Amino acid sequence: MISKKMQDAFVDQINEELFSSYLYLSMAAWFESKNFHGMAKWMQVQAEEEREHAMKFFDQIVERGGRVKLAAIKEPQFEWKNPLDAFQAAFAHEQHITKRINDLTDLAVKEKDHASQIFLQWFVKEQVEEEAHADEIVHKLEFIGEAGHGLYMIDRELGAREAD
Ligand code: OFO
Repeated sequence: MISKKMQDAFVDQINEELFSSYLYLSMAAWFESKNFHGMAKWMQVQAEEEREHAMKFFDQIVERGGRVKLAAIKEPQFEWKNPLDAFQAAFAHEQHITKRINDLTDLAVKEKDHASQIFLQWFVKEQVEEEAHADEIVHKLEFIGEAGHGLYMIDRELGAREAD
């Protein structure tokens, strides 16, 4: 059975993951409003992945005899200056999530909760990918700058993203 402390920390993480989903959906809406349909699609796929992350925590709590009490999800940002600004915000958010996953792992070690340590390893690895993807797009957008042709090309490229 999962400890109350670990359960509550995992429930908080469900909220973080659902907020991540909400944030990326808000970015998708912003990209749509600017006619960057490819980047909007990329963000929609990302939003869906974040919901899956939330469900992994949900399922884990339930499987270990815990109880999920959901809290309100805060309102995400609505406007960004340009595509680079949005992807920089996405990268910063992923760095924040990485810190949270590391803190959860530290807690699992402190609680001598081996099952949670193993469960969290998937997220430790996932965060390496999440940061790398966002960082790569930030670098491409920095390189492109204001160039319309480059923005058109990257929008097409990112629009090819499929759900994993
Ligand atoms: Fe973006 O990895 Fe979950 O939050």
